[in-house]
Amino acid sequence: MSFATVLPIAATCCLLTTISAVCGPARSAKQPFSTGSLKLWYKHPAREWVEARPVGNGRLGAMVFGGVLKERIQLNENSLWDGHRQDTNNPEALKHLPEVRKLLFAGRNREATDMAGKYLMGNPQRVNSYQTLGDLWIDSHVSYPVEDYRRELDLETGIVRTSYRAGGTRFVGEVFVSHPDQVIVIRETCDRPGGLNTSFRLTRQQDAVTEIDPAGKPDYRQIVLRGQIKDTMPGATPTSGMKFEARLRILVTPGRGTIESTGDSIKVSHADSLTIFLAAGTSYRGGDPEWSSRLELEAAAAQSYGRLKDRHLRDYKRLFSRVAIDLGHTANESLPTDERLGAVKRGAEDPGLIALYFQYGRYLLISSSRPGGLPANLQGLWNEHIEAPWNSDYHTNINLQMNYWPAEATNLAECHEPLLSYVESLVEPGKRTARIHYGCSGFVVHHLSNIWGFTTPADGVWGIWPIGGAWLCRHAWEHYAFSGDRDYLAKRGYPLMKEGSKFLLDYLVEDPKGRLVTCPSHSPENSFRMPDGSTSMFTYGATMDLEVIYDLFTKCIEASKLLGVDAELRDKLQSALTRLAPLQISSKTGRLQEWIDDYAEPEPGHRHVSHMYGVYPSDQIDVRKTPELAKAARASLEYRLSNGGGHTGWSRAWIINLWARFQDGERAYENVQALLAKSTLPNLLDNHPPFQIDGNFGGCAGIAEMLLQSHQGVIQLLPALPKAWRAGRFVGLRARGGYVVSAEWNNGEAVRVFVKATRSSECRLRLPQGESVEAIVESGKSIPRHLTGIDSKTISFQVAAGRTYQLRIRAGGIGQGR
Ligand code: FUC
Repeated sequence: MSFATVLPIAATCCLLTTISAVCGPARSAKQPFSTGSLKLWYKHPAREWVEARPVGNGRLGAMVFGGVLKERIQLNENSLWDGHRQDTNNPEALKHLPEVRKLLFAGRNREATDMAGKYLMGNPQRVNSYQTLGDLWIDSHVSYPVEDYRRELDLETGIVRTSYRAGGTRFVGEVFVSHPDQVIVIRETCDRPGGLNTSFRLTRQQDAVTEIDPAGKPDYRQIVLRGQIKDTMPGATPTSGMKFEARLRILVTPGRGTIESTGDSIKVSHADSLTIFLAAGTSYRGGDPEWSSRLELEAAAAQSYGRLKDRHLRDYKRLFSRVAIDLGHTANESLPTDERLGAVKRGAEDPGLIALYFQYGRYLLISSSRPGGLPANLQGLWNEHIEAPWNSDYHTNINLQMNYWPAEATNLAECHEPLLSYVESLVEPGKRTARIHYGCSGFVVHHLSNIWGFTTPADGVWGIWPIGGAWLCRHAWEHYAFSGDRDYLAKRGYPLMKEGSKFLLDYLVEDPKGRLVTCPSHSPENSFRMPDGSTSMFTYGATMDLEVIYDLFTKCIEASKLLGVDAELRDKLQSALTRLAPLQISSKTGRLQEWIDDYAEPEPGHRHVSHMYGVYPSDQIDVRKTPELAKAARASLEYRLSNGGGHTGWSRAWIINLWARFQDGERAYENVQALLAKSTLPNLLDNHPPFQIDGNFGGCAGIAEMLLQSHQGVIQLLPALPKAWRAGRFVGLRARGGYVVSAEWNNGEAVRVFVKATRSSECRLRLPQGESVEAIVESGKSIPRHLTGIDSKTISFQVAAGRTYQLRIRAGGIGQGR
């Protein structure tokens, strides 16, 4: 299903539109809708990488610094990884599994840990790093002083721009990465004939050479950076390292400037405009990267700059412009982005910056995750290192999943696709690991992976966490839940969920109390105090495992019923669910227990909030459906926070989503502020520290979750609206069931709501405050609505695919503040 038709493209530099204009036929609401400027901008060049501006097309990425005398554009290609495909399974593991289980059930955790460390781990216990492609350096001769400097990243176009005046001449540079043409495009211009005097170099820290391509013509020259990673993984051969190539063409207008090569650089003199193309590839998908980069470069260079830009804009805006958001405005909007952020760090409120941050999350997903490609890694796509922090890999005990939390709700379902197909690619290697390590059917993924199907336990005993695959299966269900696409569910979603479920059915064992539990198990990376005072991480039946299993089994049962298949498997899942160890509330503290026993925690402010998986991303713990558990989970969250929790960017972002699900707008907002104030870099990238992109995506999802929720079969409008967002609007957020929702509010009450149905169904909806629905109008006619019986506020009405419904609201007069 394509959503391109759902909302027309709004394409002004400062988006000014009307809510009715983007919502289809209903034309009654005419209020102007200002999203504020969707630009990140600065008055000085980036001094370091965390100030540079990211651009990307899902595969190729660049960080643009905006230097005047020396410009650095750091480059990435998302398949440039160290290492190779290898069998890391450990045939010894299965033999020792029963003994480890026995020790854990007997409370002999120390011995179990020692034994697991010796026998249950994969070999090797690590993946190697995703690496930088290199750097493009542009040295320019300009006269000082430099005035009127401005660099920006325009989220509405996906283009970065750097402009300044030097020696009376105005210079402008633009950079974008085209998805349709698979090249990085740079354009440099100046307003004085012959004013551009510049040289270009391509470099890489290691494993590469650069050379000038002798095939240059009078109006262009090319530099090629070519190399092969020196593979150091066990089993490496001289040819196993990844090959890569970046090919750069610099083009002057014929007769307007000269171009020549000097050593390893290309020098341009007396030009007034330059177009630069960079194509790059690796040997990841087989084949010689030289050919792909040559072909892409030729195809791009055969087009004019204007045409390339048009094609880029059409492609990019089709995705980006589906959603608009207005949370209010302050005078700080006129400040450069780093100064606005600085003000928030000092306690200022800037709802426009939050809206910008939200849209930046969508921008980053569009730029790092496109159909047919690899998913966004720990740094999305942008990495300047040869050995990146945590290898910039795929961590699956929160980070990779968090990257995709905003995908469906913020109307970027296509950008979810790289993750969905990546998880499918882990099924075969994961089945081998399930069989060899655990004697189980189905597929397993532990806490980290790479582009070569790594599925074995890594890093240490705490890497024995066989739940990563099952958690990733939730993404397949969500993809279906938002679209209602049965074909996807039948062909891809359900088969994946089934393999995840089969593993866990086999992996579950009875504990000494006869409950079904996972064993071994961990609550990711957190430890607890044993009765004898020692600490352990290793356990059985950690709460998160039970929640992930409940989630996957219930969704798998639902999918198999919908599709009318696998009655036998369904029965097995059903019966396992009845025997699964229950979630527990501590009788001592009233908190949701993180482990099967009520242990104390040596680090009560731990960054992971794994046992709250049931609240978000899952919805098995819900303020209305399971109020007791919700209260306990809330107490757990309070406890984490009061002990310094939320200190990494992603942790803070998860907490926003949790408060949104607890429907506490003030606490959610407090944590949005904290995410900006404490965990955001000058270029608005998330700071773990160091830079790690998950918090950007989790934060974006959390802001959406404050405005619209759709779990439990009901669309909830403005469920966690803080007082700070007194009046505002959003357009184009998606709700589960196949809806695109737009709304406007004032004093916490919805005043205008539009629901576009992408499939025919019964729509159930709940308004936030005392207001009620006076009428539902479609094509000028009122249609019937009913009370659902869930509560006095949840109504239902029948919708038809492709139609937009306007809800006429009667004010409740309660005002904001529940
Ligand atoms: C998880 C987290 C760390 C870090 C790493 C990449 O293991 O516990 O904080 O984000 O992933």
